Amino acid sequence: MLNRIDLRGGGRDPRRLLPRAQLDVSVAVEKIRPLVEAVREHGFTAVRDATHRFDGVTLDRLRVPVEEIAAAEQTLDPQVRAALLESISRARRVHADQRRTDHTTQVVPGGTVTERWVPVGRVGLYVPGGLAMYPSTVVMNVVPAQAAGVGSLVVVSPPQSDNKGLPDPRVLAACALLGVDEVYAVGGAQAVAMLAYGCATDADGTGWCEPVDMITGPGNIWVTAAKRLLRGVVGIDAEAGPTEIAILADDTADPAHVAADLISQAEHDPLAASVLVTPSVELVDAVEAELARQVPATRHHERVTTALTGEQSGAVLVDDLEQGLRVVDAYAAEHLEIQTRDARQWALRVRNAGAVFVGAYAPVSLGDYCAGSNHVLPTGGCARHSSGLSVQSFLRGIHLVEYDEAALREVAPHVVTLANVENLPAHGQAVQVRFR
Ligand code: HSO
Ligand code: ZN
Repeated sequence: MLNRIDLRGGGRDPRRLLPRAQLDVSVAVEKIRPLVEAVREHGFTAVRDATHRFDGVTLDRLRVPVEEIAAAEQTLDPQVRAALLESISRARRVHADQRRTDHTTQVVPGGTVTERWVPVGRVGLYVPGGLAMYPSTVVMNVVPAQAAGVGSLVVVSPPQSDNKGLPDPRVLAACALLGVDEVYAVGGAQAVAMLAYGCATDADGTGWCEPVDMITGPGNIWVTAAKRLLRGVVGIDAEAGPTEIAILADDTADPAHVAADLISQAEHDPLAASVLVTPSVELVDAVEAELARQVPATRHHERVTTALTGEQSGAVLVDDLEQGLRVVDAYAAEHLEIQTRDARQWALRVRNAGAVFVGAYAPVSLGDYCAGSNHVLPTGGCARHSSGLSVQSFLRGIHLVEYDEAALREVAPHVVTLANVENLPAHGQAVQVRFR
């Protein structure tokens, strides 16, 4: 089922061998530009018209009444509620530990620089509706924002024609459990534009959505295009591509586990990537046998088959785990599992991965829901330069520069020299004027 890629003997570039699905967002950007402009100019009526056109729902107010959010929580299946609460509390524990403390460096006597960590003021979270509707993603976006101290948090999610024009009830319930009460039944590019520019939320102008400072959360190509277009007007998180799992394994790995984990992420998307990297030909054969058994039995077997047989997935044979480590580092997977002897030792040597899952009992799906770690992670090789969502994503470090007269006087000649070398004498003058 998996393409076999034989890298034994070295020589071939692993980055070229495991191609990644390319999504062309630039065409979509041009298509949604007029809609984004319309929302900026006309606000509510443009959002309402787009919602009518794309979601088939006519709304006369965009904000979800708080009673509806509470009602969604009350009607939530108790088992789902318990699982979400567990997910929230574990994520909160991990993210609380990520909080940074301000730090002051004394550069010279009388001269200090303090780094103050200040949360973003207002954040908008986009939550998709329909197929890719994940209450767990609400948790993974809201928890770090709240732990960072973001004071104002708003959720937007498309209205569902089968839910009285409200967003999916599980999204609303997750908001209730997290204490988010500002929710708008708006999706697509219009939702991103509304968050970026602010917008009246009903026809008579009594409701108003204040513009946000930053937008996070996954979305379809139109949402991604709107985020790309509005980057700069607002802060934007990374552009999420299809899910990826890489597994570095040796002959101690259980083929049934490896196969199940490859399938688990393939379930997300026909473009999802599942990659096994191993020196063991026997393991590859055994995993293939397991896939042949497990894939037909899984609910989304069509999607899974497309993903596993796609060119973005494969079984990569390497000479040994050393070469395997180089391959997984070059690939820089969103999720990397290490199923080897001394798994932790190998895991500690990994340089490029969104998150690393160590040993036999830490499957990616644990991290998707209940490990306490965040599941919003860099895809498409971005793990080479970026990290997943964290408290840090919602903080800005502001330098506080404090120098007294003596400390400035002491360094003044150097400032003047550097100002002159850059042909900016007024810069030097701004220091010298103080000592005349
Ligand atoms: N594996 C996905 C997250 C997710 N899984 C949500 C299930 N629900 C991307 O990390
Ligand atoms: Zn997942």
